[in-house]
Amino acid sequence: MDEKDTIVASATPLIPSAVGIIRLSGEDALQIGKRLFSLPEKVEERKAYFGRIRDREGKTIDEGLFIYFKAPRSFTGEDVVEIYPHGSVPVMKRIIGEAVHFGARLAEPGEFTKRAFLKGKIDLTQAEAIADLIEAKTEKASRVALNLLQGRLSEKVNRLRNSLLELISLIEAEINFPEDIEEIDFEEIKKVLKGVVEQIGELLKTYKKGQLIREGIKLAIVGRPNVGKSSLFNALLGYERAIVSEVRGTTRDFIEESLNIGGIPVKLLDTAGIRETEDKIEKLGIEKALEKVEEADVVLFVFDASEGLTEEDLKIYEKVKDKSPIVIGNKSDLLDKSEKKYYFKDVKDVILVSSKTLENLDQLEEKILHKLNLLEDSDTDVYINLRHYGSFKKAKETLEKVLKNIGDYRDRKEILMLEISEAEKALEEITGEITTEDVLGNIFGRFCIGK
Ligand SMILES: Nc1nc2c(ncn2[C@@H]2O[C@H](COP(=O)(O)OP(=O)(O)OP(=O)(O)O)[C@@H](O)[C@H]2O)c(=O)[nH]1
Ligand SMILES: [Mg+2]
Repeated sequence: MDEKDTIVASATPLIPSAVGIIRLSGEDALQIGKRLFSLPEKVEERKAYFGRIRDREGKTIDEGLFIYFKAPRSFTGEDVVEIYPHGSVPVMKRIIGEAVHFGARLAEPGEFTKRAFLKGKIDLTQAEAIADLIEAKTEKASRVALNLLQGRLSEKVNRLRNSLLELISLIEAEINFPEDIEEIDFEEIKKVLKGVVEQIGELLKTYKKGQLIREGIKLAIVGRPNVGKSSLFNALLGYERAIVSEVRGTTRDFIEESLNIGGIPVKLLDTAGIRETEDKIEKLGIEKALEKVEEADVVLFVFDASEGLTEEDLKIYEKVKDKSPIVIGNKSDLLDKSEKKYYFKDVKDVILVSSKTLENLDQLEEKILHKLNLLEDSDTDVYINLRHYGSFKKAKETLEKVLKNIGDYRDRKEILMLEISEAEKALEEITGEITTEDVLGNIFGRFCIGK
């Protein structure tokens, strides 16, 4: 990728729509824009012009709007031109083709954002946040991405870095001017390092939850035949997706559908009822059901509360016990609650629901979120991703090593300084103060073209 080229791409998907956006970024953006669009001699920045979009022969392709964002006051920090034709696929393609004819190059995925990063308009956590925001499947995921985009993680990282940098300069001063400077208080160093380690620990804890919010959770419904798994599946989905019948063994293959529970993207799986059977196809379905249990973040184990617990239920429960499933007594509408039939062995918090009347389904959803610790959060929460996790972990481990042997550094202050710098550098990787082509390739390769 040559950073000097002027790049062009559609910023909107190429599907028929009212308006499309074509974006150019780079030194020649305005000059190319002028050839594409009928404009006055002097083009003002950040002003919308209405006019004709023309091809190389001056023939009109479409009419639309034109805006010029002069460097550095643009998304990429370079000269940017945006043209808004009608969102017609052939029109958009033709304009892009003409822009290339006039000297632009087709942008690679994420290249606009990469340029914004390289020009210092955004840091790496913010660039990642743009991809997260675009890909967000729920409102909650978009809110979490927005927090990163607004620099909430960068602020935290920079605060931690500053604490370390202050220590480094203090130690350095003492090394260089031992006569003029008071001897460093090692207790103070310990205190600062401990504080940093603690805060990094808190951030590390946010990784798992962040992953669930971004990527979603997998729920598998299991149980013996006819307890109402498919009915529960449909009830949670809100429509009749799976076949329900009083015949045991109705569901043969697993069914997977997406929904959203409390802002978390969910993949919900209905599986074949588990039982001893000679039926070849049903057997295969049962094997698959057990595989799905392994993959699930939460297992919903269903039994028929109106019949009470059976030997068959217990056998299946033994198979899935390790996943600490949520135990659901279904068909509560048929239950005489005074009979306490829904007592389930050693499981204390059986939840009674009715897939027919939808009784208690809200509580079930809440229980699922609670189980994954997804209930409590605030609008400003920051959740780190895997890349941040790696760097934070490296910083934390380095500092913990220093803390463990802090006494040994009294006569080796240079080493102490180096070790603290190493941790500080790990933190720099997060915001992208230090990067490699590999890291950039990974991050920007995730983007769609035009972003
Ligand atoms: N009254 C009542 N009936 C229910 C409820 N849930 C399911 N049923 C009935 O129970 C029967 C079995 O329901 P399904 O959802 O097909 O059961 P399943 O567990 O998916 O069964 P398999 O696919 O065979 O393993 C059907 O006749 C449903 O109408 C409920 O909450 N209340
Ligand atoms: Mg079923």
